[in-house]
Amino acid sequence: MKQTGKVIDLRSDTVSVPTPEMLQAMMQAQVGDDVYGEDPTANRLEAMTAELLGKEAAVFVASGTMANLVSIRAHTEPGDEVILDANSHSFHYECGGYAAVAGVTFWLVQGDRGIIQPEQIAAAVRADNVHFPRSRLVIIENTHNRGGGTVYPVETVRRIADVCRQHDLRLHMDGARLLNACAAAGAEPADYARHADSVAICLSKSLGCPVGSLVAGSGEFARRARRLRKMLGGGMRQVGYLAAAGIYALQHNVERLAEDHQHARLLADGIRRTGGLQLKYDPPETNMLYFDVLPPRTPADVQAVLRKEGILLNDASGTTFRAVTHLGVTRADIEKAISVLQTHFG
Ligand code: TLP
Repeated sequence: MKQTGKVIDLRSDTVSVPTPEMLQAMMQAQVGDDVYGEDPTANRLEAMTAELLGKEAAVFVASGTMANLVSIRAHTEPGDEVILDANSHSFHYECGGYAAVAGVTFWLVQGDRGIIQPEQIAAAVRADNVHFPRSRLVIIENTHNRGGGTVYPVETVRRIADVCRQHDLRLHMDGARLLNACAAAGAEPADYARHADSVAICLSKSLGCPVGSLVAGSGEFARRARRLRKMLGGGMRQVGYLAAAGIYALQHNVERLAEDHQHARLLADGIRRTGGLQLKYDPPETNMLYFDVLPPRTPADVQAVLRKEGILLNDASGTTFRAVTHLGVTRADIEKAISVLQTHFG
């Protein structure tokens, strides 16, 4: 493979690496043993996140997967049922942890690009009958990954919360990219979070941190989550070095998310002008876009061309590719990707 210059990595925003400034903040972190509650930087990140989301408390965890798992387990008992969209990350990409660790079942409803409606949730709630599992939790994903980076309207979340209250269900928001949703919707994180019993946000995606996620909720929820995190092996000692990256990201990398969204739209404009590729969801709402390769060209053709040009993309499934913009991708990178796609698939 002959390759000159920078690799343009559009596989995921998870591939972003810390900037020198973020590394500097990490090196200067004050740390202590976080299992003793003595890491001042982790404590500060948790307090900042709780405040950002308007919740009583937050807990720093290793990953988005752990954030969701801890939340599912905290809200349910084994045998309970969880209602969520059929394309949810928790269903597809979290190794079945909900079943293996939390012992719950999933009731899948078909959302529109991942967005589920309150009426669908009401219809999925189990009757009170000795044969049935107990419906206990709803998970919504905002933005929705497999839906194309889709944003929940705040009003839909409010109406979902109403349904949850009526049926004594808890509401968890997988907000791995909640701050992208806020940038796109012009909403504050707390506008969404106030309707959910727990909210997970990821630092290691579009915010550019090397590691980390947080879950926020009531004080009681956070106590349960902290104990579950320890049970899962996620008590992380001098974790302040990582928390410092999170603090830096919340202070410096949130405003720039709109730029990633612009880049995704720019790439979509370029793909729209090709004959051989077709956007699956058009236009992209946030920092990800999906597109299909039209016959006679094949996914293998696309991968071969891109690899040669130093552009990395994930194939989502079949003929579909996903491209994700993030702070490691510049406008010039997007322009190069467009020119390569137009040259080979125009
Ligand atoms: N998503 C990753 C892959 O796992 C697919 C990606 O590249 O997009 N919730 C949502 C909505 C996510 O997109 C992800 C990661 C997670 C949770 C899990 O986060 P991590 O990877 O930190 O466990």
